[in-house]
Amino acid sequence: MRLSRYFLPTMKDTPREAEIVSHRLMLRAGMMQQSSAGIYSWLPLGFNVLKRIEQIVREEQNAAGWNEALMPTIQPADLWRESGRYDDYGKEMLRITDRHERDMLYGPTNEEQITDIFRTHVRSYRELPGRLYHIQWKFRDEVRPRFGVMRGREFLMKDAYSFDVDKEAARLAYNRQFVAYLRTFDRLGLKAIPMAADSGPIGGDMSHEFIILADTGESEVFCHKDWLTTDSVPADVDYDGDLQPIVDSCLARYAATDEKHDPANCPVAEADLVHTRGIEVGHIFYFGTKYSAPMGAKVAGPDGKEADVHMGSYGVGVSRLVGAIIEACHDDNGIVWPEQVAPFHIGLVNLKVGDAACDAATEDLYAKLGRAGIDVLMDDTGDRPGAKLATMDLIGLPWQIIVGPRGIANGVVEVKNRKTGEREEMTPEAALKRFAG
Ligand code: 5CA
Repeated sequence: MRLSRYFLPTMKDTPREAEIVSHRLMLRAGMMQQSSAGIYSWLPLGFNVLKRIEQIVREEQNAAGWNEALMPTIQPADLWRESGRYDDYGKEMLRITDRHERDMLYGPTNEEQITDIFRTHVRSYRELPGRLYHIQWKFRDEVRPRFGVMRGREFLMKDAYSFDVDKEAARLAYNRQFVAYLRTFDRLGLKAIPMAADSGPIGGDMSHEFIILADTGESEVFCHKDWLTTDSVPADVDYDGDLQPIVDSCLARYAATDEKHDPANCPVAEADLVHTRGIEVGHIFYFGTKYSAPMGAKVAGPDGKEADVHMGSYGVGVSRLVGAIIEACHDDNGIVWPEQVAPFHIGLVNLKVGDAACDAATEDLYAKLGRAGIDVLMDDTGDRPGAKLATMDLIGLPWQIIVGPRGIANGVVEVKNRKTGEREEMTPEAALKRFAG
């Protein structure tokens, strides 16, 4: 992509309304723009990152055995009257009336909608387990939308659902999602810690939040210091195998949110306990028959007797993750994207557009890197060199290749690692070989 043709409205000044670093950097890097409180337009750079995160979440859901579907954003109120949540959900739910005076709502979550799909089509235990997910915009009329996309009113969520014949089978689905979450956050370059949690308006008696540690997080959390140095789950985890040991080894290591932490009964010695703040990036629930019973989602068992199915739901805050990753990955100069989610792999900077040698070297590298399938953002604008370098640092691409008149006169370009700040001079051919093999 040529920067001269890319819509990237960066800002030099720090926007005053932004209280935390990820919100400031998303605005300054031209990733998004507020439409109204807690509702944002995603501009090309932000949308690019959002899609990459979404894709990693999707791949891990598929690997764990879930089928992707897409449910609507607008749901009929009658479904929520069946579960009893239409009245319970309160002011967070955006209620709408259509032209025929029918009550509708903008979905804050989809337990009712998915239960309706399931009860329409599934009759027998033989058709279980049921495992569906979607990645869709949600609306919650939060009292205090804040911190940009971290607590929005409109936000993108991955929500998965499971239907099983009994609690034991539902536990297997829960474990699959538990492990899929460990894998997903690993791949995103985050250390997310599963913590026992309250289930709130979703309900149920078993629930874990996945929390990344960050000083700016909304939740106060406590965990054993071993959590700071644990290994990740291998990529080739066998979802059909026994996942209980992986789950058990996580749960054996203490971690709890403020609501669940009881200092008097904490099993961890004071010296080993980390007390900090965190951002909830995922939340999983087992809630048994809370929705299936009132909504009549039953299957016939082997003995022909009908029983309510056991359900769970599993959410990831996809749009929240954009902010959460920035909270975890930035420095004084701007964002430092982990390679897996970076909007472009390389920022190719022509420091002196109009200089024949610089132009030729930059265009040549751009064409060849592009042919090798590498995502490159080439700064071909007439901005000052200092401004160009500051913009590249701000938007945080993992690598920069800097082409300047002095270097080119000596046959070299500069390759800079955004994260470490290390710079290396090399010929354009060597730079090409480094990235395109
Ligand atoms: N139905 C269940 C699981 S599918 C559910 O809705 N769970 S939730 O309420 O915990 O939301 C799931 C995830 O969405 C949260 O872990 C959080 O990462 C994200 N999320 C929730 N509210 C917001 C919000 N206002 N802004 C951005 N992300 C949010």
